[in-house]
Parts: sequence; C-alpha cells; structure tokens
Amino acid sequence: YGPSVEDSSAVRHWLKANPKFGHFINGSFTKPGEGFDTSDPATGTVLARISQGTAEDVDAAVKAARRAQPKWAGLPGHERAKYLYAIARTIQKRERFLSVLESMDNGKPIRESRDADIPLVVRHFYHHAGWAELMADEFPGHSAIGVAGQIIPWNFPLLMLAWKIAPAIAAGNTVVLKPAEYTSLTALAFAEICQEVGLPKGVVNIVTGDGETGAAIVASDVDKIAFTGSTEVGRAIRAATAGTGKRLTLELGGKSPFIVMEDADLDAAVEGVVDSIWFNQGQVCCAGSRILVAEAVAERFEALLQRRLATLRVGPPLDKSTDVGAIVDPVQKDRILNLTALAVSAGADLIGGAPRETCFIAPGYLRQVSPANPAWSEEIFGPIATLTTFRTADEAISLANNSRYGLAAQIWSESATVATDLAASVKAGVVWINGANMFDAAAPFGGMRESGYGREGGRVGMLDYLNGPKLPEAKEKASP
Ligand code: TXE
Repeated sequence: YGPSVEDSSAVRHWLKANPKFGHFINGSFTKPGEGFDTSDPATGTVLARISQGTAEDVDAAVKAARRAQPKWAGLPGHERAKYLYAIARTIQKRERFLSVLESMDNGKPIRESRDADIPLVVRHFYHHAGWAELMADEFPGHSAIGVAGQIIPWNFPLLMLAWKIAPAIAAGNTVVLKPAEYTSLTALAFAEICQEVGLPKGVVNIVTGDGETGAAIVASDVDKIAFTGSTEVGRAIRAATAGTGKRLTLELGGKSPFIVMEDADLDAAVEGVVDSIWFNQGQVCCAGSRILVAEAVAERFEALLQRRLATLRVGPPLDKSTDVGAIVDPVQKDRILNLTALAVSAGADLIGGAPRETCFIAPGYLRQVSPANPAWSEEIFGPIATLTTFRTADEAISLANNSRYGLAAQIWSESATVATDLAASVKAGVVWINGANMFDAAAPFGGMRESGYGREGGRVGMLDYLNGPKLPEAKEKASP
C-alpha cells in the first residue's frame, strides 16, 4: 500500500478493543451472545463478531423504546433538536473514522464513503434537527406514531440508518433498528455516539442479526415498520403486517431506466453512467441499470462509454485512487455473476464485467438486451448495466415503463421540453434530468409499483413518522 491509501489505524485500534459486539438496548451494550463474523470483503479478513438478535433481545429493545417514548415525544421540539444537532456534529468530527470503517466493512471506495455517504449522513441529521424545532408550527395536530421498527440494507449502511432514525426521532418516535448482517459496524459506532451525546436511554436501540432478527422486529409490539431491502422480503413484511394496524413503508428494488436521447450531451451522459451504475459497485437501489439509447447516437455513445470504462480503476477500497471497490459479500458476488451469465446465455454480449479475486468484479455492461432477456427485469445489483436502443421517444417511454419497478429514472437531453415531457410519462418516484443519483435530505425519495411506497426525506418524509391529518399541498414550503 502506497501513500494514497487512507490510514486505518484508528479503526483497527477500535476493532481490537471491540472484538465482539452485543446489542445496544436502553442506552447500553448487552453482553455479546451467539453470533457471526463480519468481514472485510476486499481481503476476507474477519473484522469483528456480531451478535445474532433473538426474539427476547428484540422484545427487550421494544420495551425500552416503549418506556422512553412518551417522555421523548413530550420534550419541546427544540430540546429534541439539540440531540440531533449533537449527533450530526459528532459524526462530522468523526468523518474520517466512520468513512474508513464503512469502507472496510462494506467494500466501497473510500472516496465514496468520505465524499458521499458520511457527509449525507451529517446533512440528514442537521436537516431533521430543523424539523424537530419546527414540529409544533409545521405539523399542528400531529403526534408521533410511537415505536418504529427499522430494517436496513448493506449498500449504504450508515446513510440508511440516518434516513430511518433522523426523521423518526425528530418527530418524537423511539426506534429499534436492525442493520444488515454484512454491515453492522457503523451502526454500532453510531450507538456509541448516542451514548456520548447523552441521548436519553431507549430512544435509539440497535439490535444486530440476520433476517430472523428482522422478522422478529416485524412481529414485535412496534407501531410502524420502515424497511429498505429486497422486493421479496418487502412482500413478506407486507403480508406479515397486514391486518395488524402497524404502519408500513417499503423502499425496495429497482431496474431504473437511463434514457439517452439523440440530442444528449454524450460525454456528460457517459459520466452519468459512471455515477449511476458503477458507483458503489452498482449496489444502488436507484441505479440507472437499464441504459436506453437513441439508435442514431448509439454507436458514438458506446465508443465513448467503452473508452471511459477502460479508465476505471478496480482496487482496494481504502486506496483514494480506487473507482470501483469490492462487492459486499461472496454471496452477492455469485448472485451478480450468475445473473450476468444467464443474460449472456440468453443472447446478450458482455463488455467488461469479469470477476476478479475475493469479492471484486470489474464494471461492465450487457449489449443487445431485449425485454425478453432476464437481465431486463432482474435487479443484478452489481456493476453491470444493460444497453438497449430505441428509435422514437414513444418507444423510449414504453421501454422505460416496461418494468415491475418504478423507483428512479434518468433522462439525458439538451432540450428542456423533450426532457420534461419524457419525465412526465415515466413511471418513477424520482426522475433526474441530466444528472444521476442526486440526493438531498430535503428531497423526498421513494418508489412506485413494486419499488414500494412511502417517502424518506423532507416534509413528506416526516409525515410517514406522524399520525394526524394529511397536510394540504398548499402547505408545501421550503424545508429548513
Ligand atoms: O436483501 P434482504 P439481501 C436486493 C438486491 C440484492 C438482493 C438480495 O437485488 O441483490 O436484494 O440482497 C433483512 N424479515 N436489495 O438478501 O434480504 C436483512 O437482514 C425482516 C436491494 O441482502 O432484503 C437486511 O437487514 N427482515 C436493496 C435487510 O432485510 C429481513 C438493498 C435487507 O436484506 C428478512 C438490499 C425478513 N424475513 C438488497 N429477511 C435496495 N432497495 O436498496 C432479511 N431481512
């Protein structure tokens, strides 16, 4: 490792002091129980041992959250805000530590955890501190739901935690959150931050474990479930909560179209592909995984795309010059390779996309993918896009909407009229024009169709953590 490799000694020191983690319940860590190892996917090295949460652990966490909730909700909004500000500030001070920890546990390039994940986490807590302060004025007649059970995936571990916890506690709820089994470490570091800022006991509880622990949270005495993860598990959770009276929001998979019109700035669109499907090794729910390009410019676009693809550096996540890091786990790597092989046997051409050592896969894309190819509809969730050409705008729309999903869409065109007309016809929760993966704490994010329902971020996201009248559209105003 040369000088471009981020220093990981602070994280190694922390892991040495904490070889085994318990759960974070009622303000303290429990004794570590039976569990599993969490590893660095780039090297296969075991980082720590994580406890497998049982139904009893979940029950203890829910009880702690239940006890803490009335007092937490009863605090004036500006008092709750103080804690969110303190959390944001502490994460900001520990940005480097948390970025390194995230990259080691998840495999994402340090440049991404340092420049995208952790700054967005900080922004999310600052933003929601603002909502806590404004609660009484902005949400009159509303009250917190109670205790929220929150289950998150491994692709943006600390950021998904922030998306779930910040609005919930700003609104006066208390939470029991389960991180994904591959990536529990930043959630546990977050639990330490909650202790450090003196967050009242029981407001945030973290129970680690796999899908069984998740199912125990769904079955427990919580008032709401917020889930981000696979469509299959989302469906199971919907069935399990039906008829229970629990509120539910689901943010599930996607197969989002990336539409390149004839008049697009092709260089910019190529950078869009890099940011969209090769960012985070393609493990992004809203990745522009279906590239649809106008036939008239397809050849030129592909030439540029292949030239750019050849410059991407696949390498150690902690190396600051790495563009593409490791896939989160060998299971996910196999899944990506199997889906890609299936697409090739159905007639697609694979450009790039070769497997490398441990959990690495080179970025790539599949050409000549028709809607009959399994790669058209299956979420590969890796650095492999599909590419299909179209002739007219109508055809682009019908291809874009030919999906069971509806999470995001991207449109590349130099004409505002063409782009906004298309945007209105595409079925997606979010449409980006001449841009990719643009997130902000003030902008609600969520899906349509089998991508789920509910929104996270901004005013609309707050309403998913409140009981009370739905606010009229006219009440929409600038966020804090
Ligand atoms: O997801 P799971 P997996 C998609 C993506 C990926 C595939 C499989 O296509 O390749 O899903 O990934 C918890 N009740 N996405 O298997 O299982 C689990 O412990 C309650 C897209 O990792 O859905 C983890 O905390 N919870 C997605 C979380 O659900 C359960 C991000 C997500 O894991 C549970 C992740 C159960 N029965 C995967 N079973 C996105 N939209 O961003 C599992 N869990």
